[in-house]
Amino acid sequence: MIFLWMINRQIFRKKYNSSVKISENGLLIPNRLLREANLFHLMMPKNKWEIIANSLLLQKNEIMRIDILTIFPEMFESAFSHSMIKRAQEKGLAKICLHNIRDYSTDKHKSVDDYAFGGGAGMVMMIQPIESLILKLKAERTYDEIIYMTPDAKVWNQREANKLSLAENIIILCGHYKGVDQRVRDHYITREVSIGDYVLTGGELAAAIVVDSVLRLIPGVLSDETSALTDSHQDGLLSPPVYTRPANHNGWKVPEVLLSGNDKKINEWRENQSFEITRRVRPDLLDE
Ligand code: 6GU
Repeated sequence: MIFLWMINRQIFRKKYNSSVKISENGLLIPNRLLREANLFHLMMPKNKWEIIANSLLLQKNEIMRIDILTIFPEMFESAFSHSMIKRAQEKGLAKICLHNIRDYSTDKHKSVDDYAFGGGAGMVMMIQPIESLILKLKAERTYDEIIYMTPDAKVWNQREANKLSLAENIIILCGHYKGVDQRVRDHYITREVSIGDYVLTGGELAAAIVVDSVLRLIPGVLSDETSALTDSHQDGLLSPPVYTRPANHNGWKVPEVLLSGNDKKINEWRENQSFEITRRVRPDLLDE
C-alpha cells in the first residue's frame, strides 16, 4: 500500500509541471492530465489533488490584495518588510493594506471595545468600527473571503494556504481581548482561522503567519516556482534533510548518496527520508 502510494507521488511530481487549465470547481488541472484526470484523482491520496490548485496563479495576472483590520498595525511592519513578503509587494504580485480599526470608531474616545453582556472578565470588540471599515472596503471591491483570526476555529494548514492563494481580494480581521461581538462573525465573516491549539494575545501574529504562508505560493514570489511545491507538507510529508559544504565537517559526513551525482538514487533517498521522518515525527500525517 505504502509502496503504491510512493509511486503515485513520483508520478505526481513529474506531472504537475505541465501546462494548466482551470477546472469548473476552480482547481487547476494540468492539460496533460485532463484525459487521465479521473484515473489520476482516484490514484491520489485525497488531499494531494488540491496541490495542483497552486499553479492556478500562473495563469492569473491580478495582484492579490490583502486588507488587514487590526488595532495594532505596527505589529505587521517588521514582518512584512523583509524577505518573501517584501519581495511579493515590490514585484507587484501582492498588496497588503493595513487598517487601524480605531480610526473608524465614531465614539469620542475612539473606543473599540466594551464590557461583555452577561458579565465575565475581558472586553469585547464592538461592532461599529469594524462594520464601518468592512463596509467601506466592500464598497470599493469584491472580496473572496473575510477572514477572522481566532483560536476557536479550524486550524490552518498547507491545504488551506493553497486554496487561499487563489483568492484575489481578502480581508483579515484580527481579534483582541475576548474577541469580537458574535454578530460581526455571524454577518460579515466568511471564514474563521486558528493557527494552532494555544492562545495568543491577539490575532496579529497569527494573521502574519497566514499571509506569509499564502504569499509564498504566488508564482514569482519564490525565485523557483516549483520550490513551494516541494515544501514540507505540500505533498503530505515532511522534507528530507539538506546539507551544504563542507562534505566533511570534523568527521561529520554528508550522506554518500548526495555526492554520487546519481539523480535517481538521490531522489529515492530523499523520498525514503521524507517518509521515515514523517513516520517518526508526525505519524498522524500518514493517516490523513
Ligand atoms: Cl488566530 N488568534 C489568537 N488570539 N490566538 C490564536 C490564534 C489566533 N490561533 C491560535 N491561537
